[in-house]
Amino acid sequence: MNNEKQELYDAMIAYKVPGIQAAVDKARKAGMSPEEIIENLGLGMTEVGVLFERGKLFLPHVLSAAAGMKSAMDVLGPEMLKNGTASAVKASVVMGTVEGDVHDIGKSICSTMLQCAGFDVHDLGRDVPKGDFIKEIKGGCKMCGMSALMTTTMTVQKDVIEMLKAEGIRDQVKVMVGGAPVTQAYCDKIGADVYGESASETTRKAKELKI
Ligand code: B12
Repeated sequence: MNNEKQELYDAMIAYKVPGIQAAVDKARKAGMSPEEIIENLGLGMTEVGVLFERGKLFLPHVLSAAAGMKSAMDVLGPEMLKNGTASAVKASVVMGTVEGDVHDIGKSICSTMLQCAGFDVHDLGRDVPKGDFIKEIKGGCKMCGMSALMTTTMTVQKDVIEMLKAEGIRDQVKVMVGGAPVTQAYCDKIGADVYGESASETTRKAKELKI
């Protein structure tokens, strides 16, 4: 890791919003791209999760790190869109964190990166009722991305796929699934089309889909 990357990661683990903002400013001045900055903050956020699980950090620390991530996204998201190299608008994608789940940091990173790649992203936010994904697909979205961060909510991804089958519209949409507990094996098991481990992998795979 070069200096700026390490500083972004370290600032995230130190979970203080001003420290995260300062590291972001420094990285921008050093010429790092918004995409790269977000990826490195994301790595730090994942480590915050690990430290939380080990009891080394507590909920207020996680909330503070999440607030720092959000403040960075507020600045870098519009910048990424402005600099977006995407020309033609690709397919419409509905994105959301599934019902019962409020974790939206990773999903929002994916949405922003997809937008930058030229997709027309309809981000429904978090705790999205199952039927809202279906409505968007009936309204013309050709791709559907569902995020789930808990073992208790990842089953909702499967429920939505079953609802699509029941409605007879499963073939009209490519379903992408992601979130920390989700794996390629789970994606295959529930019959989703794409598993994305990270925002960059998601964007690459979305671009490769034949729609
Ligand atoms: C931050 C965080 C929170 C924040 C969320 C803030 C926010 N606005 O998102 C707060 C503090 C609010 C929170 C709350 C809770 N949390 Co929490 N949280 C986390 C934590 C520490 C980090 C998650 C994160 O942001 N990671 C960083 C991002 C960048 O990574 P990511 O989300 O994985 O996203 C990447 C990829 O997965 C992928 N991706 C993500 N989405 C998608 C979607 C698609 C379509 C694709 C293709 C790819 C993709 O790309 C992303 C970018 O690279 C995790 C720990 C962990 N190991 O994940 C726990 C964790 C997820 N939380 C957990 C729990 C239990 C909770 C609570 C229930 C706690 C409580 N008792 O109240 C509540 C949930 C309430 C609810 N109903 O949802 C557990 C879940 C356990 C389980 N059952 O599986 C975890 C694992 C921690 C733990 N070990 O206990 N949490």
